[in-house]
This record gives sequence, structure tokens and C-alpha cells, in this order.
Amino acid sequence: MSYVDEVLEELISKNPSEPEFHQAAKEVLESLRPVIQENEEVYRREALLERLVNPERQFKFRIPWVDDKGNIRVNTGYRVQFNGVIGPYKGGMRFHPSVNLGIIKFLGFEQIFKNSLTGLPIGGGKGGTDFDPKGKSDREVMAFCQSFMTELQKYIGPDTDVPAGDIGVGAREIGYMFGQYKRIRGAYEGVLTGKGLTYGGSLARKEATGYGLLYFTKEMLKNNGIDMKGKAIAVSGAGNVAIYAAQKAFEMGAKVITVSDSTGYIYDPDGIDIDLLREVKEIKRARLTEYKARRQNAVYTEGKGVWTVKCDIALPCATQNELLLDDAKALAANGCIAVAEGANMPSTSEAVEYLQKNHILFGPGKAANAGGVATSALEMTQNSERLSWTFEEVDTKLQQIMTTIFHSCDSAAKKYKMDKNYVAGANIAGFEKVVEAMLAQGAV
Ligand code: NDP
Ligand code: 2IT
Repeated sequence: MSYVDEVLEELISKNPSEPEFHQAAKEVLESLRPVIQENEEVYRREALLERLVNPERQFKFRIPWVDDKGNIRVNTGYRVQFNGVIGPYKGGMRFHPSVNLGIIKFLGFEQIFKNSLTGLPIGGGKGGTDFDPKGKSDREVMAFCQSFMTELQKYIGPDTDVPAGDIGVGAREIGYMFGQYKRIRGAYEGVLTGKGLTYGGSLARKEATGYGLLYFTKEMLKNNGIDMKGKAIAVSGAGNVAIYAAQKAFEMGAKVITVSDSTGYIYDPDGIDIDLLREVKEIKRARLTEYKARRQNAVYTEGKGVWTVKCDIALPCATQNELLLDDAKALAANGCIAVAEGANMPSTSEAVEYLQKNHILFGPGKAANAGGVATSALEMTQNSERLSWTFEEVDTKLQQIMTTIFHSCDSAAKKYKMDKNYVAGANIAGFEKVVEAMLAQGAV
């Protein structure tokens, strides 16, 4: 049996109830096959793949907190420190009822390669909880965040592990967690990113994942002789990534016609009104029905179906496995020319395979959405030098990073004769730096 197959088999049998982690690991290891074949003897001797797929450590803990009725509630928290060979563990915290260890492991594993692709010194980690911030009062969210950080602070620090936001975690949650960390540890340090601008946050971090996605997509299109201007774009999600992806798409002369949330999707033939979307989602924390109520020509449809809307470019920005094989078929049938992932692993393996076979350009999340974590690393740099850069400085660096990431993926794919396969390119380019550091650092 090949080394890749052996490691995958063991991973599945040892972690049987983690399907998302299997999916992420399989995709990476499959595309690494040609690299591994070239170096199989050394890698086997070094147990390189076994070390790559097993987190350095993982924490699971109880989070008791008091709700507005005075009852004690209990959630489960996780932090997985996956791979720290190229820098302190770095990755977001997800607050969503679907969170379990397998989800956090898939995200942490992806983060290793994504962070490597940014070219910045950050290792891979991820965390989260099954706490659902929806419908909770601000006081309940604060009580939860304080209890969460009371435990989490034992494991993190500005030079060891630096969490940030992800689904369900924005400026409000980061603020409460930062305050509690500072209080317990008695230190004012850059232990979280995505902080507010008055206490160590970076300009452009909020926009970075969405903007970065568009910088990557523009570069991918340009290299294939396609102009972004005038393209119709379908976006899914209506959160941090989706909002700023849509905003940058308009700035680039494209037209965003959809957004979605967990209850349904909006088709707005006039183009999504970003100011209204921000008001509904960022300020009111309301449903998309509220957007519909204030926008005459918009159509709201309950449930899934955002990928049935005819578009030139699709940008999945909600969650994992939201773009299935049938969605890929619908996109292809409607003439879609490119898909780039703002979310982490939003497309199933079957969907990706179908899109690639049908010559639809495909930008994988670990490359296309790396702008968020890259800008988090820039926030860490600013905190270390105790300075704040202007929006333009950060945004210029972000553009350079995303352009470089595209070309790293493109070159790695070409090197292994898989021209335009940016999935393989991202996995190989991300792996190359990590593997070199692992070999250099010995059996750790
Ligand atoms: P937000 O919480 O701000 O927004 C998430 C959006 O996705 C919401 O519109 C939400 O709808 C929708 N959504 C979440 N879960 C589901 C689900 N199970 N089914 C349908 N819709 C769902 O999160 P972000 O925008 O920060 O994150 C979106 C994606 O981007 C995630 O995959 C995340 O891992 C990834 N990402 C985020 C980065 C960042 O910097 N924030 C960086 C890189 C990747 P509703 O409100 O109804 O739940
Ligand atoms: O998936 C991701 O890259 C993020 N949620 C951002 C992580 C970070 O540390 O900014």
C-alpha cells in the first residue's frame, strides 16, 4: 500500500467520527501524491505524514456560564494546536452549535497550509465551541466569553497561540475575550487578532478576508485572460466574509446579485445594497427577510438554492459543504466560469472534481480566503512594534500577499504538470514550506 493510503487508512480508523477532517486530509494528501512519491523513503523514515495529520495537542473543556434567568448553562470548548513549525499557532474561534472536535480538526488542518501560503510566520491552529450566540443577550454573550477565556487563557499567548474570529465570532466577542484575558493575566498583549481599533486592532482586518478573496479571484481571472468588470457574481453567506467580498466585487466593476444565510437566500437583480445588508446583519443581527422587506425588487427564497441563480462567478462564503455536486452542475449549466471559496471547504470533493473537469476555474479556500489570517499576522506585527499602520498600508500588503499566493499555487501546479489545478497547487505550495521546517527541526 502506498504511504498516503496507509496514513489515510490509519487516520480514519483512529478518528472514525470526524468526516470533515477525513475530507480535508484526503484532499490534501491526494494532491501531495506526486511530491510524496519523489521523497517516500525520507518521509516514511521521518514519519512525516503521521506527524502532519496528528495535532501537536488538543484541548477540550467545559464552559459553565449564567444565563439571564439565573440558570447555569454548560457548553464545550475546543482549541487544537495542530502544527507550530513555522510560527505560533494561529487560527480563528468558531461559535456555532454544529461545532465538534472533527470540525475544529478539519479547520486546524486546513489552517496549516493556508498560513504557510501567506508567507508569514504563523503555524496552524483552530478553536471554538458549540455555544450559539443567536438569540442571546449581550450580557449572556459576555458571560459566555468570559468563562470561555478563563479556561482558554491557560493555553494561549502572543508567542504561543493567537486566536481570532470565525463563524459567530466578531468584534463583540473578541472584545469580551480580550478584556477577560487581560484581567486574568495582567498583561496587555496581542493575544487575539480581529481586535477593535481602539485597543490594538488593525485597520482592514475586518474587510481582509472578503477583499483578499476578490484580489485572488481577480488575479486568477486575469491569468486566464478574463476581466472582472461586468461579471455577475453569486455570493453565499451574509456574514463578515460575504459582506466585504461583495463590497470589493462592486468596487472592481462586477455586480453581486445574491447573498444567503442559514434560512434562505436573496436574489437582487439591481445588485445587493451593501449599506442595507450591513445594517441588517452587522447592526440589527436580523434575518435576510428584513433586507427583502426594504428592497422592492429583491426576491427572498426560503431554504437552499443560491447556486441555481445564473451567474458568471460563484463565491461560497458561508460554511463547509454548502456547494454540492448538483450545485456544481447547476452552475456549469448556467455558464459559470469561476468559483472561488471564501469559506473553508464550502465545496464537496465531488463538486470540486466536477467543476475542474468542466474547466471552471476553481480557487480553493486555503488560498483564496487566506487574506483574513494574513492580515491577522499583520495585526500581530503592528502589536509587536506597538504601532498602527494606515488602511492603505495594510491593504497594499494584502493585495501583494494575495497575488503572490495565486502565483505560488499556479507555479506549484505547473511544476507537477497539473496546470490550472489550483487545489493541487495550493496544497503542494503550502506543504513545501512546512515540510522543510519539519525536516529541519527533527523529531518534534
Ligand atoms: P459569520 O458568522 O460572520 O457569517 C457566517 C454566514 O454564513 C452567515 O450568513 C450564516 O448565516 C451563514 N452560515 C453559517 N453556518 C451556516 C450553515 N450551517 N448553513 C447555512 N448558512 C450558514 O462568519 P464568517 O463570514 O466569518 O465566516 C464564513 C466562512 O468563512 C466560514 O467558513 C469561515 O470559516 C470562513 N473564513 C472566515 C474568515 C474570517 O476572517 N472571518 C477567514 C477565512 C475563512 P446565519 O447568520 O443565518 O447563521
Ligand atoms: O479561517 C480562517 O483563516 C480564519 N477564521 C481567520 C483566522 C485568523 O487567525 O485570522
